[in-house]
Amino acid sequence: MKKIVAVATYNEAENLERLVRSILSLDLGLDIVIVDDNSPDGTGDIADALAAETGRVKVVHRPGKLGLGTATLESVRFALEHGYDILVTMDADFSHDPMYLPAILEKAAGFDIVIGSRYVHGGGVVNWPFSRRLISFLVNFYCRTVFRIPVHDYSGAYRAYRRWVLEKLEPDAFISKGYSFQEEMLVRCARGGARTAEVPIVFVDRAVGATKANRAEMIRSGLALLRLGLWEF
Ligand SMILES: Nc1nc2c(ncn2[C@@H]2O[C@H](COP(=O)(O)OP(=O)(O)O)[C@@H](O)[C@H]2O)c(=O)[nH]1
Ligand SMILES: [Mg+2]
Repeated sequence: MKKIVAVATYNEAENLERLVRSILSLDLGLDIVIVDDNSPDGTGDIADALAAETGRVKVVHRPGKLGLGTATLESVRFALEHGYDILVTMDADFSHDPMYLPAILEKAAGFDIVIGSRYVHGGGVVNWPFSRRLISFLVNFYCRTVFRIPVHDYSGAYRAYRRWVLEKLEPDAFISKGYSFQEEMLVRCARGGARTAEVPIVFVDRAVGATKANRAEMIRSGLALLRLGLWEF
């Protein structure tokens, strides 16, 4: 089984090297693909240096900030083109602790999508402001009500996907470019017959660097979810 971890980066110079070393040190046979959007802080150069040094890291450079959703689709394309059986996606800022990778991969032996979940027993959120918790609660309440997939954390981006699920996707059909991509991806995969499972994770807000979630992105994503729930699915 060929497995790859995808990390989308925008201004993660303070996090990326430590993250990559931490993933590789687990010795799980994982390759890594970094999708960087020409980060002004030089994250792309750090990624290139890690690629040259380790031989396990690949880098996709995009010309500018095109959103986490399209970056994830880019990693899907990469994984399919290069013959990977499992794709794991995770954030670069250590909110998704690499220590959960073994549990997520183990679960992926029996399920098509495995979600590192904050909202199952044993999971949780640390250091998030009340506003983020509230938005996340509302989004997940809405998704559970409307989409009815047996999942508690629709928004989590720490996931493993099996190859066949990715092969079935139609990347051009996605309406989400940014944060609502996670929910849209899950719904599209589940509609295609993917069996889901959750593994508890404790999500700790980033210690260094800044979030890319801003009000405009929240509103765009909220509208995309309404459109998906009310018209598309
Ligand atoms: N390539 C790329 N990565 C992005 C973009 N927006 C966010 N990311 C990455 O997506 C991950 C999650 O973003 P983050 O700002 O931590 O969001 P938060 O955890 O919801 O506050 C991080 O690894 C970011 O660097 C983007 O437009 N392009
Ligand atoms: Mg984050």
